[in-house]
Amino acid sequence: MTTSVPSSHASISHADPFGLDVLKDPLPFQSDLRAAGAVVYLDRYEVFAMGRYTEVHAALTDWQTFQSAAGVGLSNFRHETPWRPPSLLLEADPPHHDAPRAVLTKVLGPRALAKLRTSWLLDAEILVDEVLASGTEFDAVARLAAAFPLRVFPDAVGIPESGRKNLLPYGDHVFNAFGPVNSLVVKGAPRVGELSCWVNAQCSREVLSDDGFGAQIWAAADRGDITYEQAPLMVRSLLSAGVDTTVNGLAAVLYAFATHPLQWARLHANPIPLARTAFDEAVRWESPVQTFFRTATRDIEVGGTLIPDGRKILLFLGSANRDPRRWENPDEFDINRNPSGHVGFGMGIHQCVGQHVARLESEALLTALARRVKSIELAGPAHRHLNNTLRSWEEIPVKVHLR
Ligand code: OVM
Repeated sequence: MTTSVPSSHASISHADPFGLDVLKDPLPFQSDLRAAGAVVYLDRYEVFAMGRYTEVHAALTDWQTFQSAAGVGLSNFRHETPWRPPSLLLEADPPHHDAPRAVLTKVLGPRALAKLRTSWLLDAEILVDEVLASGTEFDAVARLAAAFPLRVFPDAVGIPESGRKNLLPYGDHVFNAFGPVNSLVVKGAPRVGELSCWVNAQCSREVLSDDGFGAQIWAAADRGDITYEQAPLMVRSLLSAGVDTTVNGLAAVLYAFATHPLQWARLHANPIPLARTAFDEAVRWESPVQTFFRTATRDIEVGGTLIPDGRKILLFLGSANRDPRRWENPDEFDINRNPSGHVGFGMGIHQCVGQHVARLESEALLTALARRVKSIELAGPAHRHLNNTLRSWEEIPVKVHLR
């Protein structure tokens, strides 16, 4: 493939943000990226990149110029991910985006969550009691960060019990597939047929319970708010974007507390309202979703660099959330700061439609833990799970002291 050299003064980087060494520790790369300029050309992938808060925020907000409908991964997904027709939410823009978005906003909104709140708070208490009954040293990823969403979310969507172990590997592959076809994608490829077949089967009306998020999506089709063809793809969005994201968000906040004892002491003393701020601060600090691509719909100049019409731009949410131009001591996890304005959930019309679900899961788990746990520390080295898009954990061994 040939590329015209990008016009006017783009800094050029030969680095590979999807290289395994960078994925393992992306902070040095991100710091170089921010230093190199507002817009940097990544010649390895022939795409532009932004890592500073102001420009990332502006690009996320300007969907007319930085479209999602051409795909939010590196590739033209129509060619490289035939197993996954485009999402009606993530990979669409107005006007097509509007009706599906409005339906999910309602299905996952505050009134729907108010109904789940009491039972999720209780579920978190039960889970924490179970974990602590089996000992005070355990893997915080498997036992809490993954266990809690898997306990409450699939039931809330309304899918059957069988096959739920497919949810995490499916999401892992979806988020890998936004990046290049590197070793992570190659490793996931053999199971993609089986996993997407199972996920697609969970989206049909007959297999869904009649009171969950899934049923409410189908009811929106009955009302004519969306079409019957759209309904299963919207259920697929919940199953794609609702599990790995929250698992890694919870892992992020648990790792943050296990490594910041003073912050846990603050939470422990004042769990309401600090549990909610703590989660958003962890989403800022760790940015479970690190990157998304957009595509320029016209020639656009950003910070003195011309991005030509049709080119892909890689937006580094994680880097924007650690930009010292925007955040004081950005690398500090501090639950007393105001993290609002972080772009860890995105920004603008595509901003995470499930963020209230994620916040409720976190509030339930953190308040249940804070009630019983006086302090939490690492009991051994924590291990990353590498993913092209997610900042993920394989294992976080912790030791807790009960009050
Ligand atoms: C979707 C989808 C899939 C992955 C991520 C996401 C973070 C959305 O299918 O709509 O948003």
